[in-house]
Amino acid sequence: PAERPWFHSAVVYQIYPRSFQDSDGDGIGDLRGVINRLDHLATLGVDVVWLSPIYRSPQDDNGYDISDYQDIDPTFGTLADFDELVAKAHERGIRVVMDLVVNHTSDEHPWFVESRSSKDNPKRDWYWWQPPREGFEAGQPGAEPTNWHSFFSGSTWQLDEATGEYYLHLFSRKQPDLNWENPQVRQAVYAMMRWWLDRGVDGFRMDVINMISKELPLRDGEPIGDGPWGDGSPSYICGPRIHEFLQEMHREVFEGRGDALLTVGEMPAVTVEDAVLFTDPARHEVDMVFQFEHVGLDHGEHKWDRRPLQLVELKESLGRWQEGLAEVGWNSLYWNNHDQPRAVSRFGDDGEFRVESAKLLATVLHLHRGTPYVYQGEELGMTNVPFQDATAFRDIESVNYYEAATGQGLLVEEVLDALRLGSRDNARSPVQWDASPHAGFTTGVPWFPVHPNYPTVNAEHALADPDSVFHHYRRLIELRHADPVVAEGDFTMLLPDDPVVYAFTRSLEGTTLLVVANFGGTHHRVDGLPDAEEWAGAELVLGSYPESATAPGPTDGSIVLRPWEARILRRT
Ligand code: ISL
Repeated sequence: PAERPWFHSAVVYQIYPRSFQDSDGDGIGDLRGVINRLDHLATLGVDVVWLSPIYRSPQDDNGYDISDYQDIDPTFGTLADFDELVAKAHERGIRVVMDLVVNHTSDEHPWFVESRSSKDNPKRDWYWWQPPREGFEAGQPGAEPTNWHSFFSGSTWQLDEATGEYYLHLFSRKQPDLNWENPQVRQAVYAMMRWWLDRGVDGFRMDVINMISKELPLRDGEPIGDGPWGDGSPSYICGPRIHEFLQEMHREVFEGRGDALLTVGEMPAVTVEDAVLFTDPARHEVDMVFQFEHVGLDHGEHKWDRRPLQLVELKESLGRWQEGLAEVGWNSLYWNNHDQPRAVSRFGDDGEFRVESAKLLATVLHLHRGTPYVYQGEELGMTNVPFQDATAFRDIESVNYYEAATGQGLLVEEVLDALRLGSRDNARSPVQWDASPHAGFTTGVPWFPVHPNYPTVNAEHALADPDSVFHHYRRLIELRHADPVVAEGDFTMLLPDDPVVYAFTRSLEGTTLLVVANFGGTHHRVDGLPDAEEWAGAELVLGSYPESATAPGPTDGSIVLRPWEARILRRT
């Protein structure tokens, strides 16, 4: 088709407002801080900003627990600040996308306060209430209506003493799940979404949106290990009405508003087959989804059981997603977000080759077909946090896991090591702006300590250095904007069995780009590349090493890559 959607050539930047920029010295990032840093984003060249939640919230899960969908949390500012942010972003040609968290609310949301007040409250059915399991007394171990394990440890069910019933919470007990079976719930959500669009926002990133349809009746899942809990996910991942709900949402919220909006559904455990359905434009559900396969490849039995990434598996996975969405639908592309450890520490080398490997990861990702997402600090090559001890963690998932795991008798040092590798807090240390105290993030005491490497890893430094990670991201974004082969070209994976080299081509109308990347810390000859001799002399579009240092291709028709080197080559 001649008309390609604008987001094919767009790059999205994710802001986790709490850790982005503080403007009032309370140690917590805020909207005015974002406004003050818009030029950083404009220089980087991104097209869209996605703001993690800024709504009124008790902050049990840093804003993913919302108590008022139509107000800004005072920690972050006011609706007037928000309007100013949208206006100033738009002046710079940057769209603003909100985080939409509607699988659950806060337990302090007035809807839930009403719902829990009595069994016959008109909003009782807005959430999932169930009596104790048959034959059990309320509160007795095993009385939970199902055996489901919460994402944040323990049961997904919380007893409410007032009525003697349990409510469902897939996440924290302060995040009760909304009952999407109830049409009033759905209409209330749609009305709220329209209110934000009318206010000028450009779309939504939809939190765990593939969990809103639950299969009835709710039933026990397969036991997890030898503990008391089971895996409830078959009952709530892409449940029976999920497509119906998203199509209804599209009709009620997006229809008639044009093609300039962006919708991306966060969908843990989504398969390629499902994703084709979710993102087929003809079905009017969402523009793209966040899938989780590639960020699960270094997990063992569960996320706290880590193993090293196998490059062959990464290529198999990402390659299958490229292929699966080649004809119909669209991919989103990401290494990082506020829930993931820093990619340079996880998949690259955050020591000697921090800069090189950060650029390599960026090159590989941004040259895939799909819409790339950059998470704040990624463009600076920010690294995982050196956590000293258990008191260093802030995230509810980490804190709860520490308690649950040590409570079950796991050794403290083992639990800490797992948290150091896997904690979401790795992504949540403040953005490092300059070498001044607290990295320029705040004039007060930061809510989360600044990473000790900020004197060298910071934005001021990066902007002044033409060979920085930042300028590499900027060039990659520029390339996507300028060259249709990056946005639209066909993707072909090469050398799938090579354990060190990630190689693929992108082709469009007689132009082919080759991307070759060395996922290792030593020089490496690329063997077995089709047309190797022609590629050895091809034009270098962009490399992860400073261009001046780029050695010409050797004459024997092979490409030798330096440690963590990635190259983009072009033939026409
Ligand atoms: O991060 C995870 C595991 O470490 C995921 O299971 C994560 O909880 C899941 O991807 C859902 O994430 C989203 O919803 C959560 C919130 O805590 C996350 O920050 C958000 O991205 C509940 O709203």
